[in-house]
Amino acid sequence: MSSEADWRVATLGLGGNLGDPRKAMAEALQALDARDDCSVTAVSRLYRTPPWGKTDQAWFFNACARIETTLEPEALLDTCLEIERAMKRVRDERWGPRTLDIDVLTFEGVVQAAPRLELPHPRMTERGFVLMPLADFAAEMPVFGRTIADWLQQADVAGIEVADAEMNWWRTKG
Ligand code: PH2
Ligand code: MG
Ligand code: MG
Repeated sequence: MSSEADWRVATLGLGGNLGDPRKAMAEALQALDARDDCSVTAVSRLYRTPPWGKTDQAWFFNACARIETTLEPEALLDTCLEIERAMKRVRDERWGPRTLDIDVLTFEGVVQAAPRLELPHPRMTERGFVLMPLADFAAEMPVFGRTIADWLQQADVAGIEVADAEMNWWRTKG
């Protein structure tokens, strides 16, 4: 690989509500950071969040991360799905319980409506469980014409709690 490789910033949303989501999220971030083509450069605090969309399921753990990567957006998505599979995620119902979900939220310089990967993530600005962690390190980042802090101000964040205020929670054993 060329040392001139083009590194671009992406942000990810992580969540889970089955098994040990904190451990799955920590292992996922460590796995990404261990790759030559990805570097984890910021991670939010860890949050506990009430289930959104389908409400008759367990509360989630959620967090967001900033990475730098030489991967193209689709290859980053494939990498995230591969990590989800390695953490034994079983995909069943939409918005239902999951051990680990990794969503690509934004990718530097990319706005696309591709069916497999829409960027920025089309529902990220409606979701407190995404905006609140993302604002920990990207409050001033513009998405769809407004900053994350701005979107967060009008988001429903009822019930969301900080589960671990240590921003390196993902490097330690939980
Ligand atoms: N993910 C979903 C559906 N609902 N609710 C919370 N609180 N956190 C999530 O990560 C989440 C959700 C589908 O990906
Ligand atoms: Mg998701
Ligand atoms: Mg997903």
